[in-house]
Amino acid sequence: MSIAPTETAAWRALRAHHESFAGVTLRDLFRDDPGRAARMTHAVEELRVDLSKHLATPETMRLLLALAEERGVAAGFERMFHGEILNPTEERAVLHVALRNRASTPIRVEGKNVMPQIYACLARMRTLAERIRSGEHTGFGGEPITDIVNIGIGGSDLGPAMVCDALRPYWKRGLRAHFVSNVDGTHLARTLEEVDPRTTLFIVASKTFTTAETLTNARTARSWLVEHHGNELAVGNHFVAVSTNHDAVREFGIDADHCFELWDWVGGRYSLWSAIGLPIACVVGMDHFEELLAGAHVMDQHARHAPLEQNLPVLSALLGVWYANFFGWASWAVIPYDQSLARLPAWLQQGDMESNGKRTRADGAVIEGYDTGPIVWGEPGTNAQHSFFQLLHQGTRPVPVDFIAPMRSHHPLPEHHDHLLANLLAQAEALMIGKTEAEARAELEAHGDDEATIARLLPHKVFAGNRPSTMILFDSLDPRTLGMLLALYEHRIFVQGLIWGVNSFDQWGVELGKQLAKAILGELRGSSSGDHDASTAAAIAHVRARRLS
Ligand code: G6Q
Repeated sequence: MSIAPTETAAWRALRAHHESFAGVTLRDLFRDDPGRAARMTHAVEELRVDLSKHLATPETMRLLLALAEERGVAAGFERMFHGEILNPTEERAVLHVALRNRASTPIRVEGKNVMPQIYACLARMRTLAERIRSGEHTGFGGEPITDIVNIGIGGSDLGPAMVCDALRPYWKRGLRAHFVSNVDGTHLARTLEEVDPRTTLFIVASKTFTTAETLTNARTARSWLVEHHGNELAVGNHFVAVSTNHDAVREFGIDADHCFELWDWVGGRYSLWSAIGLPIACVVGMDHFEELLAGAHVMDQHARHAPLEQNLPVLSALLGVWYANFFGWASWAVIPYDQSLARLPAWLQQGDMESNGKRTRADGAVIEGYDTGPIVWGEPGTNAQHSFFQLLHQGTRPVPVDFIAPMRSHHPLPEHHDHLLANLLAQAEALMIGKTEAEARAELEAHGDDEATIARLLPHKVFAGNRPSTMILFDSLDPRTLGMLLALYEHRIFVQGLIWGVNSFDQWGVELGKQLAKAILGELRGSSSGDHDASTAAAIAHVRARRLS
């Protein structure tokens, strides 16, 4: 059995170091160290990541890097790239890095090079995307396709939905992507209202092809389509699938020519780089999809080869561990100052929380004495400033923040981007330096307030500051940069998983949900009965009574 991170020498040293950290302020760290900002800012191509606003001294970084060494982070990357079983509970390799391997080097699973099948799949994706974009692939009545509706959930939805939204400026005119995930009929119904059965292509995206939500949505979409065309054969023109489960796809009525392959060494939440990315390839074109892969590949190479002290995913992961485990801060906010990245927090929330939200180590030991994955959340700025930033500035629980922004907008309306970036910079600075009582008093005095008013308002106008953030800046949100950014976060998750000793690639909590709903569905329909606690039993009875009446 492996040892817990808490048993390492580095962890013990970090604990002691944390105790001596009380009273350290970012203001002081910057004042005493003129080289700090430059030294703690790193870049991979145009992705500039400033880590200097973190509560870390050179000694903190030295100890955190020692922790990474002790937990075998560099070796962990090698194991990943060599196709070793990093997901022991499902006995699977973890090779999303192979999907974006642009170097033509072989990557093997159980001795077999997987690159040829990946290239073959990419070639098939290109063919379909180009046929759709050129109008060669038509609907049943011969009209060109105008709308792609992806039906999938979780990992088969969040990644492609987020990337499609992020890359909207690259969409082909006259071709739109939609995403239906929720089994709540409203989601599908609203989408079907927007599309035309003559010109819509449905992509049923499900790794297992057994997920109830996706199959329910897919069946309803199929009936809608067949009803319109009055002919079952229309399914051939209007449905494709992405899955590992070819038999189930065939049973659904989609033939092998229209089924895109996926492999069990691609985790759902890491799958946007595979054929799960088909809606992306259709709307932005395969060349742009391959640029996305190329960007991720750049970050893969960086993660694997850059020395730990310059390695962005490693440094970012270590600082997250520092806050989660030594300061006891449970959450992490990700705030893109870019409306196109509105879905990034949701994608990352799944990626991180499903990967590292674990209470058992990979070797089966129950975790005690340290926390694992943080609660990840966020919304785009500046909107977020007008909602939850109050808590970030003055709440009792500090929340480390990632600020993310492009220097140029795809929509350069006069004034807008300057406002956006000014807000981003101001927020990060304000969180860090806060406002002292003396500064707050000076402001109130300058405002002309009398002493009684000052005394009443002063405590509310003080900001403790010392709240850390990462700032990620890049020139413009293009496919390559987006690929780098997403891969940076994926590898951060991996590194934290290695530190905490968890299997970041299984998701038994998700599987539980799938099982439970299946059992209760039968009870709601009266076809089975189950043994429940009194609250659940009463709720089931209530639903049955009210739904029937
Ligand atoms: C991701 C999870 C989960 C999964 C969905 C959909 O890593 O396993 O979010 O992607 O439950 O599963 P299918 O693709 O099999 O329908």
